[in-house]
Amino acid sequence: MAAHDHFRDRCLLVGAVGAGKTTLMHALNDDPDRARKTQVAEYVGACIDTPGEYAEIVAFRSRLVALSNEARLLVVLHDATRERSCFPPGFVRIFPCPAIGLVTKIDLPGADVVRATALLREAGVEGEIHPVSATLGTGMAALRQRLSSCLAGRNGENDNGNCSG
Ligand SMILES: Nc1nc2c(ncn2[C@@H]2O[C@H](COP(=O)(O)OP(=O)(O)O)[C@@H](O)[C@H]2O)c(=O)[nH]1
Ligand SMILES: [Mg+2]
Repeated sequence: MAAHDHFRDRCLLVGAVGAGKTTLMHALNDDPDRARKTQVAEYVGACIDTPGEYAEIVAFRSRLVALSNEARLLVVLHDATRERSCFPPGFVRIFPCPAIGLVTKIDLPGADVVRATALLREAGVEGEIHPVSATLGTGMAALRQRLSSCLAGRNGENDNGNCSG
């Protein structure tokens, strides 16, 4: 993805510790760097990567909301092997921007895309949901295309929460 300099022309990556946010961001930016534990919000290309604690710890969730003011799109990640969501039901609806969901690590044994999709819906993701593997590259071409068109559009959303474009 091309670097985006315009204010708000970014996506905010949100999800539990270990959901695969940093790995995904490196893959989207063709950066061979391996993910280390994310301690602070990091801006790379069109992404804002966040620490999983911002999603998991109630007292830190307001930080995600603050960061979302710099984003056009929320990207909510859930690890396909995880049986539980870190989000309370409807959590995603507190954000001012539209949300899409990513089911991550679909290459792993025990990955359950149907369960993960249901958990993302329960968390309030109304827009499209993409199954991906950042390590194998599965689904990544389609995702790049969707992110590019979502971030390029001036109106980040339409009525059902999908981004337009
Ligand atoms: N098998 C597999 N492992 C992944 C994938 N994405 C991330 N991981 C691994 O999951 C762990 C956590 O990833 P990381 O990107 O640090 O998660 P974050 O805490 O959400 O930033 C790391 O060991 C990654 O190598 C994937 O698509 N497939
Ligand atoms: Mg990280």
